[in-house]
Amino acid sequence: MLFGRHTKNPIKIADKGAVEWKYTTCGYCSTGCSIEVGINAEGKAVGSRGVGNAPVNQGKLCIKGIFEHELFNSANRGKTPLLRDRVIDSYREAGWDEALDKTAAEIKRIQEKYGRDSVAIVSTGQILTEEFYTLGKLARGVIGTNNYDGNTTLCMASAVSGYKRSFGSDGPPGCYDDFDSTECLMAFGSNLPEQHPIIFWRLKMALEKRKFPIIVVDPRVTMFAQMADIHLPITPGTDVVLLNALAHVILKEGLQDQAYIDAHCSGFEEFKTLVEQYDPITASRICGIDEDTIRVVARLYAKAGAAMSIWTMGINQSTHGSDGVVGINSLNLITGNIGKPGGTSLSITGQCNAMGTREWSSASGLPGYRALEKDKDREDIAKFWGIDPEFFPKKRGMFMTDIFPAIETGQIKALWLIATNPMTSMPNTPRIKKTLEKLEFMVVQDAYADVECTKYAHVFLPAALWGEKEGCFTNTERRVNLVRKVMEPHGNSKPDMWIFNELAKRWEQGRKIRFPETAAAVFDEMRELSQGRMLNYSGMSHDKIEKQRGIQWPCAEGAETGTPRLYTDGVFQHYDGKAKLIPLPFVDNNERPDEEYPFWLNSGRVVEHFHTRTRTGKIGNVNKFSPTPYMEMNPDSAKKLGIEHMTYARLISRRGDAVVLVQLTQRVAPNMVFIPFHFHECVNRLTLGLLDPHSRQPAFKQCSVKIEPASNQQEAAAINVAARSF
Ligand SMILES: Nc1nc2c(c(=O)[nH]1)N[C@H]1C(S)=C(S)[C@@H](COP(=O)(O)OP(=O)(O)OC[C@H]3O[C@@H](n4cnc5c(=O)[nH]c(N)nc54)[C@H](O)[C@@H]3O)O[C@H]1N2
Ligand SMILES: Nc1nc2c(c(=O)[nH]1)N[C@H]1C(S)=C(S)[C@@H](COP(=O)(O)OP(=O)(O)OC[C@H]3O[C@@H](n4cnc5c(=O)[nH]c(N)nc54)[C@H](O)[C@@H]3O)O[C@H]1N2
Ligand code: SF4
Ligand SMILES: [Mo]
Repeated sequence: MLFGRHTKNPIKIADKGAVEWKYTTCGYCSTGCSIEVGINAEGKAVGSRGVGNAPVNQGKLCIKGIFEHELFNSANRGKTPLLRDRVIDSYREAGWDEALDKTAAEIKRIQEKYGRDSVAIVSTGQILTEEFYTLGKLARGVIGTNNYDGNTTLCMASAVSGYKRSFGSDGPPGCYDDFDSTECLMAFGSNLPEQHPIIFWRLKMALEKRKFPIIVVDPRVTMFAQMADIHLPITPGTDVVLLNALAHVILKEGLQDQAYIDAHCSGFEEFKTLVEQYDPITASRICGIDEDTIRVVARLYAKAGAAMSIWTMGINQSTHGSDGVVGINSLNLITGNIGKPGGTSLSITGQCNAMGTREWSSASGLPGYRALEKDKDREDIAKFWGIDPEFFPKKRGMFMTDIFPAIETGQIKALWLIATNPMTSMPNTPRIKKTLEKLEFMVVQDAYADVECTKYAHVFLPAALWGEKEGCFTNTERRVNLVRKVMEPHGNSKPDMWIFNELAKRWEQGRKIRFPETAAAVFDEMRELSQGRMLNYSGMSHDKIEKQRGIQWPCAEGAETGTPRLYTDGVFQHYDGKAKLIPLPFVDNNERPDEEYPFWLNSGRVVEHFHTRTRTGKIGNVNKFSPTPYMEMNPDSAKKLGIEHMTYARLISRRGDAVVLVQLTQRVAPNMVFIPFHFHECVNRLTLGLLDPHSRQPAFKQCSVKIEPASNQQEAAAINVAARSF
C-alpha cells in the first residue's frame, strides 16, 4: 500500500528558472551561512539556497536567508545621492561628485571651526571587512577624528570588554564544533533557536548523536528555555550574582580544576575572597534562582569532563554586561574549560560582520586588534600608512553612546552614520530625535533611502548591499567567509568601499595614503598587518577562503587551513601570559519595577525580522509573520488590568509611551512584558538604557513601565500602523 502524496497533489518545487547559482555569504546574522543566489536568464536574482559542503550550515538556511535574494530589488533602496541645505527643505537628487564634495567640504568646515573631534563617525557591524579597514584608514588617518565608533557598542561591546579583561584580548576562543564534544552547555541570555537558527541546528544535531544537559538562563520562557533540561528564569540584570554563587559552590566543594588555575590564572585569592560572600542562600534572594538549583547547576557544570557557555544580549545589554562576560569566563577558567574541545566561553556574535569591525575597523583602536594607547601600535600603523604617528590620538575617543550626549552639549556638530539606524535602535527615542535636530551637518550612508535617520540628514549616500560587492565577513567562531558579488549595485548606489575611497581623494593626506581599489588588494594589506599576531590572516586569500567555505583565524602563512580554538596552550594575551580571575562585586543600579511602574520591560528579537526592519520589513514572506508592533504579556496580569488578547495597550515609562498589540502568553512572568525592538516609535520610546561602566553598552533589557488598555482602540490601531514606518 502506498502512503503519502503519491497520486494526489504531489509537492512540487517551483522551477524559478535559475540558470546560474552564485556563491556568497549571508548578510544578516553572525552565524556565517554560505549561500548561493540563483540568477535567471534575464540576470534577475530568483532564489537562494544553502551550500551543501559549507562547514557552518551544511546546506541549511533560516527564513531570512531563504528570501535574501529578494532584497536586491526591494522597495525604497537608495538609487541616487540626495542633498539638501536645511533639514526642513526637501531632498533633491544629486550626482556622486556633488554629494561627496559637499560631504568633504562640510566635514572640513566644521573641523576647522570647532576642532577635529567635533565630527563624529558611527558605523556598523554590517559592511565588509575590507570596507571597515578602509573606513578606519579614512577616519583615523585622513579625517582624524577620535570620535569614531560603531553600533557594536549597542551589541558586542560588553563581550569585547569582558574578553579583554579576562584574557588580555578580544577574540571568541571556541567554535561550533565544540557542541560535538561538550558534556554540558549553559546558555545565558541567548535565544539561539530564533536569533541564530543555524547554530541552534548544529547544537540539535550534536544532541541527536549524544545527549548532554542544556541549561538556559533567561527571564523569559524562550523556545530555547522550553527545550532545556534546566531553565533558570533569572531576575533581570542579576546574572553576575548567579555566576558568583556558582563559583562559590564550586570552590566550597572543591570541584575546581586547581592545576589549571595554578598554571594559567592570576588573581585567584581575591576572586575566592569575593565569591565567598555569595553563598547560594544570599544569592537566591537577589537572582531569584533557588539555592538547591544553584548547587545542582554548579555541580553539573564542574563535574562535566568538558563544559561550555554561550551567551548573547541577555548578558551584554546590561549595566553588568562586561562583568557578566568576565563572570562567565571565570566560571570556565576555574573549571579548566578554555581552549579544549567542548570546553569554552563562546560569545555568540550579533551582526554578520560584528567581528570584522572589532578586528579591522580601527573604531576603538587601530587595525588588527592594535591599541591607540600603545606607542608601538601607533608607530607601526603610521609607518604602514605613511603618516606621522603624532596624527593619532593616544587614547580612544567616545563610544557611540557617549557621542549622542556630546551632540546635545554641543561638543559634536556633525555626524556621519554608516549602516546603522539609531533613530530606532538607540534607547530613549524622544531624546535621540532632539539630539539629531541639533546637528549642523549629518550624513546617512545606507542601502535604503527610507531609513528613519534620513529624516534628519543633509546628505544621503546610497550604498550597495552585501551581495552587490566583494569582501569578507568574520562569523561567531572566527571564521572568515567570502562574500562574492552576485548582482550589480542597485540603481546608482555604490559599494561602501568605493564611497570611502572617493571621499579620501578630497583630502590632501588622503591623496598621499594608498587607498587600493579592489577588495583583494585591501585584503593583502590586512594580511601583512596580521603577520605573527594572534589575529593572523596571513595564510588566507579570497580564493582559498571560498574554496574552503571559510577559514578560522589564526591562519599563519603556509598553513593549510585555520585554527578552530584559541588558548589551547593556556597562554593568554595579558603581559604575564595568564588569564585574570576578577572579583565582581554586584551593585544593583537598574530601574526596577515599583508601585507606579510595576512591570519589567524586556526587549529583543523574533526570527523573521532583522533589527530595524529596513530589510525584512520589505520582504513579504518574512514580514507577514510579524507585521505589527506587539507585546508578550502574561494573561493573569492582563486580566487584572482589563486587557484582552489582540487588543491594543499603551505602555508608559519615565521617558515616553508606546502603543502595541497585546499577545497573551505564559512565556513572560506576571511582572514582565517583552517587546521585539524591530519597530520604529515603539519599545525604544520607553527604554532607559543605563550604560555599563566598562563597555558603555546600554541596558536595553532592564527598565520599568506601567500598562493600560488603549482607551480608543481605533486610534490605537492607527498609531500602531504608523509605527510600522513601512
Ligand atoms: N532573527 C534575527 N536574528 C538575529 C538578529 C535579529 O534582529 N533578528 N540580530 C542579530 C544580532 S545583532 C544580535 S546582537 C543577536 C541577539 O541575539 P539574542 O541575544 O539571542 O536575542 P535577544 O532577543 O536580543 O535577547 C536574548 C534573550 O535575552 C533575555 N534576557 C533579557 N534580560 C536578561 C537578563 O537579565 N539575563 C539573562 N540571562 N537574559 C536576559 C531575553 O529574555 C531574550 O530572550 O541576534 C542576531 N540574530
Ligand atoms: N530595545 C532594544 N534596542 C536594541 C536592541 C535590543 O535588543 N533591544 N539590540 C541592539 C543591537 S544588539 C543592535 S546590533 C542594534 C542594531 O541597530 P542598527 O544597526 O541601528 O539597526 P539596523 O536595522 O541593523 O541598521 C543597519 C542599517 O544598515 C543598512 N545596511 C545594510 N547593509 C548595508 C551596507 O552594506 N551598506 C550600508 N551603507 N548600509 C547597509 C540597513 O539598511 C540598516 O538601515 O540595535 C540595538 N537596539
Ligand atoms: S542563520 Fe543567520 S547567517 Fe544563516 S541564513 Fe539565517 S540569518 Fe543568514
Ligand atoms: Mo546586535
